[in-house]
Amino acid sequence: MKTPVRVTVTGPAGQIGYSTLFRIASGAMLGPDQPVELRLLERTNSTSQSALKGVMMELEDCAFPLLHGLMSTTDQKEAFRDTDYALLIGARPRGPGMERADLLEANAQIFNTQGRALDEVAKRSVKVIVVGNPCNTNAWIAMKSAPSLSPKCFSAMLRLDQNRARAQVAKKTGAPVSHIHQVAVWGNHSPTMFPDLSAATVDGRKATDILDAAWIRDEFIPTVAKRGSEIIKARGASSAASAGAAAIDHMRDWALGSAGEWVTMGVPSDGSYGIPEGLVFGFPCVCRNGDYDIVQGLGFDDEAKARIAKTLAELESERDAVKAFLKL
Ligand code: NAX
Repeated sequence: MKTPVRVTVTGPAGQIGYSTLFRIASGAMLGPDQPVELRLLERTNSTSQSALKGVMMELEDCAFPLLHGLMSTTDQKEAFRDTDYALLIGARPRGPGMERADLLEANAQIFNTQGRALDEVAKRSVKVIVVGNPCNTNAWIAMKSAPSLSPKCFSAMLRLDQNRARAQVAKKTGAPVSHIHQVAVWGNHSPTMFPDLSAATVDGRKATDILDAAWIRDEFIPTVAKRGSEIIKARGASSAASAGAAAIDHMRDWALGSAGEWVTMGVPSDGSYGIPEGLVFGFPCVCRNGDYDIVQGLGFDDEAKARIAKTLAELESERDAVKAFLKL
């Protein structure tokens, strides 16, 4: 049995926390031979603390053999001390009457202080996924707030968008998801994202030879981009189980490798495809040896270039809007 690793989860009393924690403790994220110590960071209010108490009781009651430690705290440094993996799920939701700028400011403060705490006390090799929205910009803030950690420690979750994209292709073609490869989602986790099938294959054939261009443009792209709001309409609550599953997929592949499979991650750009360096952008990546590489050498037609320019412009405007609120 390996030495236990430390996993910090923020927002553990929320609905994505509830769909993620039990899978981490069961070994679904880091493997069946990797014990974990969970450190849960929640807000101080009594409703969240009471819900968290119940979640922790249930975690105990599962008697997971891999769960070697369980604690909760409201102190960021205690939560992130020596942590190996951090899932930053908790964020400020948009309340009634709240303007976009207010939302960006509230989250800038959360991810600024969490980034500083990670910088001070986390393992130098920590892997961070930001799920809380706006996740790309929140990940950028945390990364900028942690200058002593490598920017490659930070990522944002676009895996749900990629999973949604593969699932739509599976549904349309009748092929199982496992026969669909090289699906990418570029840019921001927002309706401007660009789900891209230009390199995708279905049962070894080019997806663009099988699927009609009009279906891709008029149905596939808008369905993936608006899936989150459709789920809210149908369920009366936002995606939780699928978001938790995507967070597990993202961290598992990053830690254990993606076996050559393309996985979409929001990662700080290294300048690939002309995306300004440092901006946290959704790219197709391949993971190996606990690291990721952005897939290189892909080409874009004019429509794809316009879509990438649109999502890039949105991310740049979010970054410019939050800069003023940061203490770096
Ligand atoms: P919930 O409102 O159910 O839970 C959020 C939890 O976070 C609450 O328990 C809250 O007390 C806690 N929290 C808030 N601020 C905190 C802080 N500073 N420190 C510690 N805990 C804090 O939301 P849930 O449905 O779980 O969603 C969480 C976040 O994920 C939201 O920002 C949501 O928008 C985002 N999502 C991101 C997705 C993605 O693909 N990147 C998809 C799903 C989801 O929309």
